Amino acid sequence: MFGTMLDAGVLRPAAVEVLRRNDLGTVTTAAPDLYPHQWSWDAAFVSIGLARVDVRRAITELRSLLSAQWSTGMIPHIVFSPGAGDYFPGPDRWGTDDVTAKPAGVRTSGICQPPVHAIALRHILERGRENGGADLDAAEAFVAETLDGWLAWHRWLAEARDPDGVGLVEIHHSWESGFDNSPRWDAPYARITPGEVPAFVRRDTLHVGSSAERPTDEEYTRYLWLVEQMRSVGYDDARMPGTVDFRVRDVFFSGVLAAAAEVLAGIAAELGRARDAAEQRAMAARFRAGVAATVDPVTGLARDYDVHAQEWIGPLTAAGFAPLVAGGDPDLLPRQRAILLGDDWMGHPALRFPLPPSTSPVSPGFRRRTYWRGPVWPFLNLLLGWCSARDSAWELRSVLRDASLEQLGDLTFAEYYEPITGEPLGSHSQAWTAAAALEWLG
Ligand code: 9WN
Repeated sequence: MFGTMLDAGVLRPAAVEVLRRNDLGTVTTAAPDLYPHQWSWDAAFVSIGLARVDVRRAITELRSLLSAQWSTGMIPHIVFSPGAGDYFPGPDRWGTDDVTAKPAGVRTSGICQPPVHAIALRHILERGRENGGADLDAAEAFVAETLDGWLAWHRWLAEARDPDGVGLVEIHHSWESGFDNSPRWDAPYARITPGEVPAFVRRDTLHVGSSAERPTDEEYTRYLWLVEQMRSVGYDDARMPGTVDFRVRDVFFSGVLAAAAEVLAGIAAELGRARDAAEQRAMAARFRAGVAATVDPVTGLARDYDVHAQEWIGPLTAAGFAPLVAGGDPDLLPRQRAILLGDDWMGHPALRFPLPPSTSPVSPGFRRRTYWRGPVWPFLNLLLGWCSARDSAWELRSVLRDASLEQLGDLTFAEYYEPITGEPLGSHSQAWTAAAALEWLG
């Protein structure tokens, strides 16, 4: 049995210490050995946790990330820290050094991740307002200084990744989803025959208890093949759709954009930027509708869409709850909450804690120990908790909070947890897990 009773007096300092140890000065590594650089959506969650401890350090985290924003508006999924530990694929493999859209002087990957940043910005503003004084001044100044950057990020997603206005963001690599090897991606990847991929040596499997917790070499070959394809067209947005073998409308990513655009609309309105606020509100409505339109009437879950195969994607994964993230729909949301709290998900009798596994335990694709194929991811529970509070879904929020705090009481701050035994898996001292603990403690 893993997991201990909550002792906030122990949990809080332990979480602060994890963030301190991952701190390189102006960026926080996603994890000390496995991920020794800054990741985009990790940085947003990290800044939510940091804002509970040090508002100005939280601001620095987002400022660093934004300084790597491409001139197109894209925020890259990895910002490499010079001199930090090895990670594969590193900047040479991404081959972005000569991409003119990338700011000079930083090395980044060439893809993106879900846009949770405006939600983090709102948290920073709230903490600044609670603390007052210098924190308030810094938070308000930061929001005013960076609003255009966050707006450009959302606009790029809406224009470059949804040019037809479907209300769904198209991704070109499963790393863009953040759910890297989820069963969501098995069918699209099965249809890909990788071309020539330069030889590679993985480093990720060196930093986990067992390589079974990570994606397979076959999956990595496909991941790297897509990098070769994107590189071959210099990461040019206009040429990507005609080049990449992986084109999927990602429903969870789209749900995040809907939520974030609504938040950014509120922030823009507070700054007196009425036109930008109206634009973000319209964007939120467009992506909310796009997400709602994917819901399978039988399962009640939202689905991704494979553009090449022109097919819906079936497996029952946590991404199916994208409408709960997007918010809005008064009929759909209560039904989704009932499913989430029900026996196929958080209410499954075998679970160690009532927390959503990344893949439903009743799904044939469920794998208890493998990454996005079953384990529970604490940062995702925090996001669902924030959405529940936003929508006054207090029952769901309270189950998520109590169970999360109990789970995190093991003090490993694991990347993910085995859902049945509660065993910590993947990297330990994962920064966004520590941040989630701090935010849950409030
Ligand atoms: C590739 C950093 C990231 C998370 C992703 C998670 C994992 C990377 C990897 O780690 O992905 O981006 O090497 O496996 O899947 O969600 O942002 O924590």
